[in-house]
Amino acid sequence: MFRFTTAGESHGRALVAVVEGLPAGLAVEVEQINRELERRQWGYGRGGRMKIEKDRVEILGGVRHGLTLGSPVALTIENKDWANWTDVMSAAPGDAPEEKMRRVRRPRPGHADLAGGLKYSSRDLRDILERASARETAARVACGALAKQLLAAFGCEIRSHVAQLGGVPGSPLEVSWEQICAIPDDAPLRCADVEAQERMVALVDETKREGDTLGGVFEVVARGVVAGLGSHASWDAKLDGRLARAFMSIPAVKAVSIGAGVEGASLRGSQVHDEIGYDRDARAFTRPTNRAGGLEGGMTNGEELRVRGFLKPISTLRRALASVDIETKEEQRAAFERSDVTAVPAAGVIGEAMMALVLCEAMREKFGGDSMAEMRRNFDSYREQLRAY
Ligand code: EPS
Repeated sequence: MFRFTTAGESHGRALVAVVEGLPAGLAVEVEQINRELERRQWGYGRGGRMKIEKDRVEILGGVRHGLTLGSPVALTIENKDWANWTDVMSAAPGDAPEEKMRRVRRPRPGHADLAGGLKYSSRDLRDILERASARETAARVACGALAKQLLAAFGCEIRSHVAQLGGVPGSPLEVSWEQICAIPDDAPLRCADVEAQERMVALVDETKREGDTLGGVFEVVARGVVAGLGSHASWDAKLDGRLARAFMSIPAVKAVSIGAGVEGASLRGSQVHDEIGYDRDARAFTRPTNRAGGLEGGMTNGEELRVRGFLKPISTLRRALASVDIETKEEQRAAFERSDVTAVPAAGVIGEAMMALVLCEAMREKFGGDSMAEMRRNFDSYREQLRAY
């Protein structure tokens, strides 16, 4: 079974992750993981924290001389900011003086603070926010980078772009795979439309001045996905449902749309469904359009996978919203220390990681194998089956 888990608090010592179920013999490139971590940190509108962190992964187990062993892969990413939080976040029992605890008592509307405080009966909301922080996604991106390395070995590649930010442009951008590939690494908001991106940057500046925050829409696209991952047979095997769950688990994502999912709801069937053709030379079915976003009946159909995530604006606002002190029950402004104005490009990179992890799980399910060689034999034989169909 392929699975992964993460642990660690935002200002704790480190983030850790364990990835289980990779086959033995997968070549692991550590610098590729670091590149993904760097991409996640990028993006106009991030706050002061990203100047402190320089995320790098260390592999603690499961890899020997650059190849996976088939055992769990253990990873860690240091929190550089820990140096400033050792008293506040110490794991040791003790009674640090009150002023060193940096207790949080004024929950932020939209964050996990209040619901978590109620649920875990915590009188210091830092107990909740430290783990609810999007810092955790650095660990997911490291796991996703491993998944991407497995997928790449089977010809599958994943990218993302920012389709809309704070309502700019008026509707999410529709862009081709080639346009996404052409986005330079240093594009401030990983947007394929330079003019729209300039307007987005100006909007981030204006919103920052006003002490407010922005959400937006990112799109993740996978190319080279084999047809037949997932299944129509049971509700929890459907890959669209599994992708939606994975995307919805990304902090601040409030909606997910597959292909032309949202737009399609107001069109007619004849305007939405992708007609089927056949290329006799290539011995493959063809589609002139891909409004299904690569998924039909809960299975991949061989077309590009296209999934969009819709983010609400970040819930830590400098111009704080009304809240209540959980001790005095008096009206107070919500807590504010520092924050990002927006993190939509970062969410796109996290979306890539989540898509890679879901696809990796589906590939492991379908092709199994304890070693890469065994998995490849199974994969190649299935590809033959598709060609002969
Ligand atoms: C976050 C708040 C900010 C972000 C953080 C997510 O951190 P801090 O509270 O230290 O200023 O920078 O994101 C990250 C640290 C990261 O690596 O993405 C939050 O409250 O979710």
